[in-house]
Amino acid sequence: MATDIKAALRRQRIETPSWAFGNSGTRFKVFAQRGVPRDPYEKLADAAQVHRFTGVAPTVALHIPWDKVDDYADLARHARELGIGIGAINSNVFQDDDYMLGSVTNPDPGVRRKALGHLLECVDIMDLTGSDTLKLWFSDGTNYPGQDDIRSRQDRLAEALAAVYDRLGEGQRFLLEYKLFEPAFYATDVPDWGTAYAHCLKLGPKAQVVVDTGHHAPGTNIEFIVAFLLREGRLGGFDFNSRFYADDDLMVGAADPFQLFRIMYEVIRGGGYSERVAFMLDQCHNIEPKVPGQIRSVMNVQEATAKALLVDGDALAKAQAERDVLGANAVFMDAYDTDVRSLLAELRGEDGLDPDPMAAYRRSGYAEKVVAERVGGAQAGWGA
Ligand code: PSV
Ligand code: MN
Repeated sequence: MATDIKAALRRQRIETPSWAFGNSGTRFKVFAQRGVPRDPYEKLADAAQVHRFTGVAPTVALHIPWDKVDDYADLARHARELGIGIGAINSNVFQDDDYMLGSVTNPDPGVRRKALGHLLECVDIMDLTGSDTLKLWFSDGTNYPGQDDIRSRQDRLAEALAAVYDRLGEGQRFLLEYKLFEPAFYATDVPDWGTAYAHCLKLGPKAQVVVDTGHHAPGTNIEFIVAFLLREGRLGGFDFNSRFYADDDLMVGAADPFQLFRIMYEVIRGGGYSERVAFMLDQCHNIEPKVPGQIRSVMNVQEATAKALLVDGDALAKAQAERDVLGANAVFMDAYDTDVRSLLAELRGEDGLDPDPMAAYRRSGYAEKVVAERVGGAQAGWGA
């Protein structure tokens, strides 16, 4: 049993986001930290530390244009030299003045063309870096009733998605992300999983939905969405983070570790525990140090996964067949209440890693080294 769980945990891959390593904050203030990367190369160096101490974070997602470089093949080479690879390419059609009234759903055909051009450029970057996943999130929507025609905006969205879909090469896919609101407050063009799913369904199997755990109304049963999308073969992956109120982007498993466990249970139950369901982090570390913030997040995902793997499937099926409501729930809770930290420490030890990644990182002196080295230049931040 423990051997099976360890084997499954060894197969897990968790992707870090390049933007987690830069300075970020709220609209009130960004607190700069010393030693923060100044370019995409330095962000990759930090991401490599997360992999070095956890052993399960071998890829980094890029965000374009935040990670714009002259030579993407060279950036991918640099990643390989650091022992990691390039993961999903995240498009950004939400920080240009032209997109004030939308990007691919903008009423102006010229703006729509520009936005589509960016999305296609992201596929070019996938070709150059060897990435197989494009992540699409649109801030598009309206603030006031009557501002634009809701239905026409869906037509424009469908047209752009079809053009991107047609451009995808062999083995490439796109993940469509939804978000309830923000920055549009009245009507968001991709507000929920149903809208994302419907667009993907029309296009074909290379179009899948990505579930950002911070993008739902309070109380939403996210694991239901996960179970549904997996059943339909359309769950492409996760943007993991925690929310207390809205899109807070706090560390995954910090606000509601039980929810994370329930999500991971449905992933495993639905057969989604494969490389194709991407476990990505989409977080910002505003007040905590960034590399350890990512290490902690990776460990939180691992702990939730280990607990979900511990659910006794036979006992659960028996209790469910006997209509034993409390018994079935107890099987779930037994797994969740198990302390898996020693199991994970043992696993790391067996794999030649330090059993305590947080302490090992602290001891490594990396944080002090980059503070000393990274002087001058502009630190990376959340912005283009
Ligand atoms: C939007 O809120 C989002 O979740 C998208 O994934 C963006 O790419 C990311 O945040 C930017 O941090
Ligand atoms: Mn996201």
